[in-house]
This record gives sequence, C-alpha cells and structure tokens, in this order.
Amino acid sequence: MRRCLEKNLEVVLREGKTLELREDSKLIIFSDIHIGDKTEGSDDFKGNCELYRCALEEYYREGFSLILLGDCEELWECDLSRTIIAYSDIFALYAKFINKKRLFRVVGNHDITLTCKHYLEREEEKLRRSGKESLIKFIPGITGYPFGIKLKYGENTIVLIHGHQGDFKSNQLWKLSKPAVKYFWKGFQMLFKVASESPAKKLKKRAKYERDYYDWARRHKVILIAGHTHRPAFASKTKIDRLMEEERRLMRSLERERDEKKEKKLQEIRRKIERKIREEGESAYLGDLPLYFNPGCCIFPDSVITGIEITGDEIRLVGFKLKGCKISKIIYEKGSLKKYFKRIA
Ligand SMILES: [Mn+2]
Repeated sequence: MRRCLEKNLEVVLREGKTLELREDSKLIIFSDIHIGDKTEGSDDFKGNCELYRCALEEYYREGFSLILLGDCEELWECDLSRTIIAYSDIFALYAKFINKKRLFRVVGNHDITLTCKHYLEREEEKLRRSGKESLIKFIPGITGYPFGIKLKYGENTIVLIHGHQGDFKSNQLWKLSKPAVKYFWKGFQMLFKVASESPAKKLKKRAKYERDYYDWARRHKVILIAGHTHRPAFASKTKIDRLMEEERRLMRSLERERDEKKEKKLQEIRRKIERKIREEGESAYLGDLPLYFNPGCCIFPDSVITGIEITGDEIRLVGFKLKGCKISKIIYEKGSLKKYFKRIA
C-alpha cells in the first residue's frame, strides 16, 4: 500500500476534525467538482454548473450540511480569484452554508494550493482589486489538518479523505506555481522518458487505489469515504459489480426455468456491462464488506453529478440528472450504517 496514503489516514484518525453523526444529522458529500474559470479547455465543470447549483440550493433549503471532499476547484489550471468571479453564484451559496456553519471541506490534489498562506494572500489581493469580498467568506477554515474529516457514529468511525496521497505528481509538484507544474512535468516526462499515462494504465492505477482504500478500512474496521478516482462506489461496489451481480442472478434463475423476458433482460445487462467496462475499465472486485464508498464526481460529460447523502443511519448514493430542461434526483443505492458496521466489526 502507498506509504503516504497510510500515513495520512493515520493522521486523520488521530487529528482530523471530528463531526458527530446523530439521528437528525443530514449530510451531502460531493467530491471532485473541479470548478474552473469558464475558460474553454480548462473547465470541465461548466456543463454541469446548473445541476450543481440546483442541487446545492435544494440541500441548503432542506437543512443539509455540505462536505466537499477535495478537488473542489481546478487550481492546476485556473486561479482561485478568477474561479470565484466566474462562478459567483456557486460561491455565494457556499457563503450561505458557511454562515450557518454547515460547510466542511477536505483538500485534494487539485486544490492543495489552498493550504499555502502566500497563495491565499495573493488571491485575496486580486479579489479585493476587482471589488469582491474577502475570500474567507467563500473558503471555509482550511486550518488544522485539512486532509480529512472523521465522522463519529456512536462507537464507530467514518473517515473522509480525498485519497490522492501517494501520487508523485500530486504530492511533490504542487508547491511549484501553476505554469511551472505544467512545464516542469512536461520536462520531467521528456527527461526521464515517462510516458503520459495511457488510459489503460490510468484505469489500472484506479483499481489499485480502490484496493488500497478497501484494505486500509478493513484493517482499521472503519468505513472510508474517498473521492479522487471519479468512480462512484457504494458498499465497496461499483456500478459494474452491481450489474454483474444481476447478471449472475438472472443466469441462475434461467438455469431453473426458461423465461423469454428474463432472457432479454440478461442480454441488456450484458450490453450495459460491456459498455461500462469500455468506459471505465474492469471492476476492482474489492470484496463483500461494505467498507469503501466514493461520491464520484461533478464533471461527468453526460450531464450527471453524483454524491453521497447521509441522513441519520441511512447512507445513499445519489445523482442529479438533466432530463429535458428538468432536473431529477436519482437514488442509486441505499443502506443502513448500523448494519454495515455490524458486518465489518
Ligand atoms: Mn483528485
């Protein structure tokens, strides 16, 4: 397992900000929002900004607390001040959550510069010059240990982390300025003949990350919620795992008796599996324990954003989708935290 990830997770367990999860708690966790500055080519968030804004408005009205699990802004490509100006409506909503002390955030690799005091001061100055209010209003206290949050649920613990730790590019190069990262990384790649990661290699790396999260959570008997991979996971299962479970169920049933309807359904499931594997690679097949959850991301190209809701004992994987010009909420999965903790004890 990546040493750096392990070390970071230990620190979250020891020093991470602790939130109490009670029966009346309502949380929504979004990760990897990658808000840019609306510049073509460096803002993958642009197409989903309406969905995200509407989702936030609804959660605000319903009294939810908002947890942003890292890579909230795309600061490798854009400046924070320009990002805040470009999406002032989103940041105004953040300010409302902050006012009610209902916003918490964890730092990821793409917004890690927020831990740098000089960077914040510089961006603050730029915002002031353009007549905007103080940054603090939009960026809640990134003080103490910003890399993770601990949710206490009775005797049990849920650890929330972005999950990039141990990735060389993410961990070592962020201290350089934004253009320097681009040029240094390009030069480094040429000098040491590091190939740009092929899609296949990226997918392999993702599977390894997911396995690391699962193994660590199992050893510590905690539930781990991480982002970074952009692949939603619920109770250690991705969409592919769930489709394959359904495929096996249908096959067993068809062995017992023939059924044309089920036959058709099976074909449909198999097509879906193929398509999903083409899109996001093989499943990591983590195991049956409900240890690892991932809210996914807010930059899917097909106008969907995903997140994880927790209300009291219930945890849900949810999505918001644009249907025509109406936004609909989908609950993909749900389960009881008490039951999950019983299984992993
Ligand atoms: Mn990330």
